[in-house]
Amino acid sequence: MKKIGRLHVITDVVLQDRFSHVALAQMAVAGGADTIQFRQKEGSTRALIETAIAMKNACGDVLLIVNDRVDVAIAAGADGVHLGQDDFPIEKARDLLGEDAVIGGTAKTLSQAQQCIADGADYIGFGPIYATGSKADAGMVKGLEDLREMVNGVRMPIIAIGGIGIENAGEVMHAGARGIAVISAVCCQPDPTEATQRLVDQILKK
Ligand code: TZP
Ligand code: MG
Repeated sequence: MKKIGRLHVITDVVLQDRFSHVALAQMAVAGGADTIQFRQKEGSTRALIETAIAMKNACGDVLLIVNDRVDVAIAAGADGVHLGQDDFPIEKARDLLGEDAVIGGTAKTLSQAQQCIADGADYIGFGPIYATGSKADAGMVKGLEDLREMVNGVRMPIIAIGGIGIENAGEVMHAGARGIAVISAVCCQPDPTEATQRLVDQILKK
C-alpha cells in the first residue's frame, strides 16, 4: 500500500531566510511530519538536485516529494512529485517515475481532480482553504464547504493547503481532508520543530 502522508511540510527559503531547505526538512522530520515537500522555484538545476539529495538523506523514512520538477525528483531518488495544472503532465510523470512513486496533483475543481486521478495521481492538493500570503497566485479562497464537496466528490485522498495552521487544522481534518500541507505554519515559526509537533498533535486528534 502506498503511503500518503497527513502532514506535508513544504520547505521555503523565500518567506524566511533563517533556515535552509535541509535544515527545515530536519526540523520537520524531528517534529513528526510524515511528508516533506521540496519547493523551490528559482536556482540552477544542478543546485536543486544537490539540495534534493541532501534533503532525501535528512528525511530517512519520511517521504520526500519534489514540487514541479520531475527531473530533480529522479536525480535525487525522491519518493515522488507534486504537480500543478500547468506543470509536467501527471501521466508522463507516472511513466517516468513508475508505479511506486507518490504523485500529487493540484486541482481547483472536481473535474480537474477527476482528470488528475485518470492521469495517475495518488492524492489531490486542494486549496487555498483560507487566505494565504505564501503564494501570490493561489486563487480564490475555497473554504471548508468546497473542501467537503471535493472530499465527497472524489475517491482519492485530499491534502488541503492554504492558510492552514494550528488554529484551523482541526476543522480542516474534520471536514474530511486526508491531511494538510503547510508552509508558513512551520517554516515561519520561531521553532519549526515545535510547530510541527503541535500540528501533528492536532491532526492525529481527529
Ligand atoms: N498552494 C496553494 S496555497 C499555497 C500553495 C503552495 C501556499 C501555502 O502556504 P501557507 O503558508 O501554508 O498558507
Ligand atoms: Mg507547480
